[in-house]
Amino acid sequence: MVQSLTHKILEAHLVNGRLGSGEEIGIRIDQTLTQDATGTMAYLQFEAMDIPRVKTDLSVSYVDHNTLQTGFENADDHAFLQSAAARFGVNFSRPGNGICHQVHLERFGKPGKTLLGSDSHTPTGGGIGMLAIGAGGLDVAVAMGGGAFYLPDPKVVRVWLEGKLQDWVSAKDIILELLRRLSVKGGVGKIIEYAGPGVASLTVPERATITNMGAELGATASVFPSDEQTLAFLRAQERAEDWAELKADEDAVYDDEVVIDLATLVPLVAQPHSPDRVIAVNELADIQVNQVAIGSCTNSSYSDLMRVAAILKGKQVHPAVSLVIAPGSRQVLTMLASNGALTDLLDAGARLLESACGPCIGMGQSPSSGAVSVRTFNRNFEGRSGTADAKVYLASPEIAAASALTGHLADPRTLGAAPVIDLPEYFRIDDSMILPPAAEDTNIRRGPNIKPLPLAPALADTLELPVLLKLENNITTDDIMPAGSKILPLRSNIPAISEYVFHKIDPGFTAKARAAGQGMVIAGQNYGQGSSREHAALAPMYLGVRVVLAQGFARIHRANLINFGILPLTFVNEADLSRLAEGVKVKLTGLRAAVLNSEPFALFIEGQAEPIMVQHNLTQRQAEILLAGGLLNVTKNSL
Ligand code: MIC
Ligand code: SF4
Repeated sequence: MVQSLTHKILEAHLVNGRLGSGEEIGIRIDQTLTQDATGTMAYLQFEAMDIPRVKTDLSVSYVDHNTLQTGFENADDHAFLQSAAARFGVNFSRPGNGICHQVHLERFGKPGKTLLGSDSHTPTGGGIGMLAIGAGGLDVAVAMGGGAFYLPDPKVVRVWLEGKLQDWVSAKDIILELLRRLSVKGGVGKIIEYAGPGVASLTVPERATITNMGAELGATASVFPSDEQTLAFLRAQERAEDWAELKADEDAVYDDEVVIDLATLVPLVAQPHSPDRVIAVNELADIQVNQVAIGSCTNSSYSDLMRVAAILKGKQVHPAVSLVIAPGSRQVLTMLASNGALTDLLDAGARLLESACGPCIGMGQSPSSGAVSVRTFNRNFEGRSGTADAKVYLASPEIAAASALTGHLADPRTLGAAPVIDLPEYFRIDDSMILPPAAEDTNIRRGPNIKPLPLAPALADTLELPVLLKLENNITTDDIMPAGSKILPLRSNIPAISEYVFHKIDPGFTAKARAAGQGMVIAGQNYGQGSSREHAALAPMYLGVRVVLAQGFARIHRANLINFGILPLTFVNEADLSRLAEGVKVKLTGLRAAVLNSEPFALFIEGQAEPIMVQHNLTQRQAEILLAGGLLNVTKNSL
């Protein structure tokens, strides 16, 4: 049977369900990755499962998110993660070694393998032909223990690339063009597969920029074929033996298709405050820029930074602009240092940051009040930079460099001849900051900020709940559970971090939820887009949120709600959202039976005669998780 590349990889890993059935499937996971902001929970959960060592081919624990260490909390988390990695058989990438997705691509990614990561940008691995998926930490913990990963049978969309990019147009513009066409919910429930004659001209780091930001489309994963470009990259990483050729069958059938002629693309930007507010940079009026930030898992590869260095060489950053650069990995940074490009960047006035997520997750470098910041990152949600009224534009490294020089949001095509940067023949290989797991048992180090995991109660048969909050479309997990330098250090302390649930939207939310004891949240479309942070489910659960009723959910967040015992419901008739307001009381009865049944059921609103019809679309597996009050309870009960 002819197959898409996606189906080939899924088929080879299928342990449950049937492809094309439209129902839930379970797949075997070859590799996992965690990062520190979600990893502490993942390893606490793995520990609670009482499995001595991971059962994957490879698991890596990265420290890249919280490296500011403004107090003891981050450093304690690092010590916990290092000792847990040694204990459970996980490789540990030390702080300073780089951003998880960049390092994983360089040193571990393998075409045709599955990768599950506790970070929503795990699909970056699709750039090297992996089926790489982001998930909550608990799902990753289960996969580390050898359990299957369950996902809704995805629709497969082919993006057919034709032609070749023009000078000054880059991989970032390809994914911004897709965001312009499909929006931040256009990829929900889908895997995006790239094909066509345009693919061959894109290097692995360029492909990784595209698959990385597939997360912003809401896609489950994005995947490129594994071809000569993949081999060239792996050879340059001294890993040619990891290569295998992979592509779709000629006549494979897809659920949908998008065609992009690369030659017609122009430099694009995403305007505040959503990655899909895309426009050609030369269509914008003159916009003064205060900050330019280059880095993040989207655009911090060796080639990206070499292009920036070539553009800045011998010139000076505009006096009104603060330019900060965070190279994606120690490999990138040391190569820039040894070939002199780092000096070009510093001579031009760039400020050098550690190889880590940094400003992308609000860990430092918050812009000034009302500032315009141009970033090569993937998310520009309101307030994520740490400055509530800053305006963040997402753009390619070329636009970022041009803007740093001119002081306004600039079209790089005004700069003259474009720099030509080829993939290096060899990357600099030094894995000394990746610690292999210890052979023998080690003690786990646990600082005082590392608190035990809270568990949800089993699902009650009758729930009477006040509506604690009514929200709009596209609410992000940054809205639900903000990050940044003040809150991120509390990721291993649920009681403390729950003080900040919905903080930016409703600073009184936590007090309101506590006073009510339990409650419900209602929302529009695509609720929970963005990060994989399970804290956006775990902390509301801790505060007594039992149900979220929305017009639609983002995939990872919905799975996290179920894993932590919060019932995700949708409207049978979406317009019924208008019948609910903050403060009203609702009642659900016969809930335990309703959850096991796939029929719609009634939600009664105090003071209204007609109930609202709601539905859950849970699989049997998910229904059982909810009845037990979450996946950890199920796992515990089964031990
Ligand atoms: C993000 O980009 O929002 C993060 C921080 O990497 C998150 C993970 C987290 O919240 O820890 C993600 O994308 O999943
Ligand atoms: Fe880190 Fe930003 Fe990438 Fe998230 S999106 S992994 S915070 S660099």
